[in-house]
Amino acid sequence: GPLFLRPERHPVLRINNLKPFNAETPPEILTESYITPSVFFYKRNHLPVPNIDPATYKLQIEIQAPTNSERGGGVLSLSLDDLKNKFPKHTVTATIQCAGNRRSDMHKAKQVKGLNWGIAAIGNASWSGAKLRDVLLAAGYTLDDSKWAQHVQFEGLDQDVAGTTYGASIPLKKAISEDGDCLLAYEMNGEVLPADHGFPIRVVVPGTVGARNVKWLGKIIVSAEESSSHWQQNDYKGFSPSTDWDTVDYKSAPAIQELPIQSAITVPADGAIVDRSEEEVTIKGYAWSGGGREVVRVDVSIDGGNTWKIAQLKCSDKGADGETTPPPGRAWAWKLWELTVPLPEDTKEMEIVCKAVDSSYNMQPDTILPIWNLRGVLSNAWHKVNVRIQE
Ligand code: MTE
Ligand code: MO
Repeated sequence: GPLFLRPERHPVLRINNLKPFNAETPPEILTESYITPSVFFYKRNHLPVPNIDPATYKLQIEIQAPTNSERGGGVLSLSLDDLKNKFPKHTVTATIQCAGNRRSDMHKAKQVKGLNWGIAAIGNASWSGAKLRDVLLAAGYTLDDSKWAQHVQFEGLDQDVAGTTYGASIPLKKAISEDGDCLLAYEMNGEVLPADHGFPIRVVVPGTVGARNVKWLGKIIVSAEESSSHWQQNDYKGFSPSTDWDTVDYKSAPAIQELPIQSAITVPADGAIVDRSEEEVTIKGYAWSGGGREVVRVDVSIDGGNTWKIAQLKCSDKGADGETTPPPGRAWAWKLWELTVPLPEDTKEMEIVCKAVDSSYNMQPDTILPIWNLRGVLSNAWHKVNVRIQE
């Protein structure tokens, strides 16, 4: 068959780049359902979508002990059937967000380099598969290995013309922890993982930046080192507003893992017009924080941030394997929120603002310039939309 696939894509997706395919959800669709339907889920591909035959697919797991250690290497190779049949199946509802979500807001404040994502490079899905922890243990990882093992690296089967594959890594602690809930997922929203989202296997690393949730997974390496891939070393890092392309030193900053608190307004859209006769307006949005920190509150203002009301958190999230509420520190899924307010009588302009608070009382910064960075990542300032009231 062909080396690459061009899966059918829903026509309402907002395309950011055609080759490779990058697109996001129309914002109002994000808050229509707690689970983002796979066809609407944002698609972020650095390379062409590889055509993988599930019948011959093999996942390699390698325990790469340092050469000076007593331990021999360990290698395990699993077929798709092995992953489905030899390990218990777990389901986790987790939000995945690209580090570049809301980059366009940062770009508006001052130019940055990267795909110009709006507010919808984020989605919430239920993922099912084998626990990464179970597979690492089956590959021979033991507590003794924690003396040298620091990172778990992932290699994708997607590659560029030179044969370089997509890669990333996460801390070993996150991968091996019972509470980390990392999955080798073969299902998304109860169906076979779609090609755009990593068929046949993607790693889901709840609470961690999209870039580490490697799709079309080919290899897992337990290592003393982080992934040496471009995307781990020379991209997906944050810098000071004063760092420019002449002074940037990628070695000086840690790779982004857990993401900061985020929220955005999906309805009404910026520039929308509301008729005075409607008397009230319903404001909707999403809120999420990385690292399993639960969103505990969303504040909404219709006067540019002078006064605030507390939004109603509409969708309480579910824990792993269908628990009704996630245990502390394991809130992997977003919350959708809503607020209905009377139209203000003394003005024709509303500046609607939202900001979220997580369980560590982390809050979003009010403005963008102090968090501006040359790659436009981690863009999480208060989200604002302007709405006009028509008399
Ligand atoms: N995995 C592979 N193999 N190749 C990729 O280009 N993109 C990453 C991550 N995993 C990527 C990948 C990035 S940057 C993000 S934000 C998420 O996948 C996007 O996942 P999605 O397309 O399922 O929304
Ligand atoms: Mo991303």
